[in-house]
Amino acid sequence: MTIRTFLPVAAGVLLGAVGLGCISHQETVHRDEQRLPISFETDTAARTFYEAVEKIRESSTPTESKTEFHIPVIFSHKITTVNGPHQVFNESVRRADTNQDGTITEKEARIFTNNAR
Ligand SMILES: [Ca+2]
Repeated sequence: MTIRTFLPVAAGVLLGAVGLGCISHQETVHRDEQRLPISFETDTAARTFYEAVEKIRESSTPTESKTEFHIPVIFSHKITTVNGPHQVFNESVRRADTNQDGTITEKEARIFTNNAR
């Protein structure tokens, strides 16, 4: 294909795409999970744990992931996934309850707090 034939074809394709309009799809998906059931050995263990979880929430930016796919001018597809608040809590429970018995002891809460980030 010579440049003389290529340019009109390319211009036609471009005009056709512009005439049809760019197909654009943008979606935001909010993903959350059930809060894990957990009990606490004492009120002190609960308070220590929740204070650490709040500290983690305040210092962390919301988890977000993006998936994008583009064919310039013709097609654009973007999905943004935002994680819900229970994810921080559940991750904290998994980290704090080191022996996975469903109860956070004062010792586990203290260790979790000292390592919370
Ligand atoms: Ca435990």
